[in-house]
Amino acid sequence: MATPTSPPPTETSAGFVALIGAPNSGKSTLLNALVGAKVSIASRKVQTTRARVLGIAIVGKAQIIFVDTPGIFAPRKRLDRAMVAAAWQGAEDADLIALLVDAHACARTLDRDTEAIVAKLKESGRKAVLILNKVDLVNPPQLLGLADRLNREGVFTDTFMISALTGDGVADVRGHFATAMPAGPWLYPEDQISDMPDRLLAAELVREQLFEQLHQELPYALTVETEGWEERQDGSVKIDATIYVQRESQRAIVLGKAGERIKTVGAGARKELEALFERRVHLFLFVKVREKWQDDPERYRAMGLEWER
Ligand SMILES: Nc1nc2c(ncn2[C@@H]2O[C@H](COP(=O)(O)OP(=O)(O)OP(=O)(O)O)[C@@H](O)[C@H]2O)c(=O)[nH]1
Ligand SMILES: [Mg+2]
Repeated sequence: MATPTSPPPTETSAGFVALIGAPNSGKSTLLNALVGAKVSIASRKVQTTRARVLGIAIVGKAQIIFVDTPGIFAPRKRLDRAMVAAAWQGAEDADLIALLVDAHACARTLDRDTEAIVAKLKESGRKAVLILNKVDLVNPPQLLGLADRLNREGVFTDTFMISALTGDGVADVRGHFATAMPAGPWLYPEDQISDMPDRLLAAELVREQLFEQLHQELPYALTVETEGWEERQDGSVKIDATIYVQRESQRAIVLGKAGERIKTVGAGARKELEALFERRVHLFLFVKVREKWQDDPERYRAMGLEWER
């Protein structure tokens, strides 16, 4: 998987930084800003990220491998448990942990999920970097109050205040991690920005559109898999992706009246895919009912998740 690359090992450094936090705190948006490309999908809805996603950035002689994780919350269902387990696993394996807090949502009181994460870090004795995100939405006094409140926990080594959306403060965060990487050879080739296979990335970009375009609970009832990938002679690629839903009624909603919904989902995803792969993409979407996909280990593997009993 990891191939050391050319620069002399004495000068280079490389390591893993896990981005953890409550659902919707902006972890995936920050990962994309740090890497400078969309490698992890983001949406207004909570629990968008389902598995661990790597985004790789190079700053001078340092290679920083950022690990985007699913939001950490009190899990109920099996899929939830697998997601939260993946998030803590990501933190455990990393050289450094960054806790992202939605400063807007937490301006008055900390949410329970963030509180529980801080408690668990404290208990485990692990230190973290605190990143207060969404500063574009809060006023300075509230922000300082929140920073004070969190720093009293004795868990954080540094505090950053940023907007992952506008990019404000992101370069400082990147620079900080660059100086903190342990010495050693780079772990990925210089031009690699993610460890996600193109087929999975394609499925994720379709899922992102579904998260943005469908209401309420429906995005949580579906999963997307790339089933066909065909290189064309003219340099374009034909991608077949299947959207699995749990019921016939959900299939009807995903398709929309006269297929309107699936058409706009496909158009949105195709635009993102063409930007990412820098080539023409022919995207074909299928919707299938598979009532029990959330109890099917194979679907979890396809997402990059461990099967949780
Ligand atoms: N205003 C504002 N919105 C932000 C900022 N960062 C992220 N967002 C928005 O917050 C929402 C959630 O962002 P995500 O990056 O998907 O959050 P996440 O922490 O990865 O969420 P999960 O994967 O569900 O745990 C999206 O609508 C983002 O556009 C920010 O700095 N300012
Ligand atoms: Mg996310």
